[in-house]
Amino acid sequence: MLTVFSEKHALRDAKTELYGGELVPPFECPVRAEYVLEQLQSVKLGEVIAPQEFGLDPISRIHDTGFLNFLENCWADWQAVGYKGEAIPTVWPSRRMPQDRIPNHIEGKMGYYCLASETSISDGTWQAARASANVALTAQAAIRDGTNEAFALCRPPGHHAAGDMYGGYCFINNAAVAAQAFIDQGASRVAILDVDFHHGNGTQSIFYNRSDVMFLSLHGDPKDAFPHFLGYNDETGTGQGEGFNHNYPMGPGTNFKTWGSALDDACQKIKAYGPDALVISLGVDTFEHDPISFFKLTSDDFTRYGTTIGTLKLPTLFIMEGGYAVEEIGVNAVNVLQGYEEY
Ligand code: SP5
Ligand code: ZN
Repeated sequence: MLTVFSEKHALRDAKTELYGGELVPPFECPVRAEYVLEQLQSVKLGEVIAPQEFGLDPISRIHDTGFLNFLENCWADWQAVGYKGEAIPTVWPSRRMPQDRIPNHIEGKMGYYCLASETSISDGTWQAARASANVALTAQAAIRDGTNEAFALCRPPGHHAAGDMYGGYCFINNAAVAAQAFIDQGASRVAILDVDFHHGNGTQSIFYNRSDVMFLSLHGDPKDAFPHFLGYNDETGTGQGEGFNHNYPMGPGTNFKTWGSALDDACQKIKAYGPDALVISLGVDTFEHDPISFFKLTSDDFTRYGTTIGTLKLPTLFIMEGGYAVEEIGVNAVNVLQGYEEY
């Protein structure tokens, strides 16, 4: 399988994550990508290429221009105020406040554009997020040009990023940008299957009123898991998009028997939908030893479900999302890709 990878991922190297009231080293850290790269090279999965530059146009199809300008300038604006730490918001447009005012001060701007404050912004964040989107778009272009499957080794991840909000370690929604690229190049229907432990709230919200992109997500029940406020199973889409959004929230301790049944159901829906391409938001934080998640998948389970995805026989773009048991993320992610190829 072709892999696209950018060394610029390492520019995303925040020092702090707000976790349990402390500032800790971020779970989403540069060695994650290195472990995945090492593992796919050690099993000789296939060629690894660097991304091309696509510019902002395909990103702007998904993200608000004010939001992109904010991301680009956030770190400089934060420093200009004289703050010493990494950029973290402290105030939000909450209930009974207007949702549409964008403050001038960076502290207010951050609250406007942020959905979860664990994610600090610092030097290099924007550059790495841009490179990550280019990785996704390069893999997408390979599929457009006739490659059946490709792996975008994206970092930072993307599925929590909405049209105008960052958070959950995500800035640009790589899966959404890639799905939109398929549509803009003439695809009639694209399915996005999100197997990261966390609900892909950003991707859901981006396509919620559309029928040309189906979104399906298997994840920790938001009653108990981040992002807590989206991902319930009564969220089925709106307007034209009614019936094209499918959530499979599952509780603490969920093992492969339960998770695999949800995947089978999602695959049936994908088959019935008949998409021209399939995008997989591939997070491996469903692993039994993941430090921030509560599913119980084993490394072998990742191989099994890769094969299930392969049985759909669709042009398939895998996009790296989460996974924080860093020493095992290479094996688990590459097991999915090898399982897919086994079919
Ligand atoms: C891409 C991705 O996987 N993003 C995940 C972001 C999760 N950030 C918030 C984590 C809060 C964890 N609380 C878990 C408590 C476990 N003891
Ligand atoms: Zn996740």
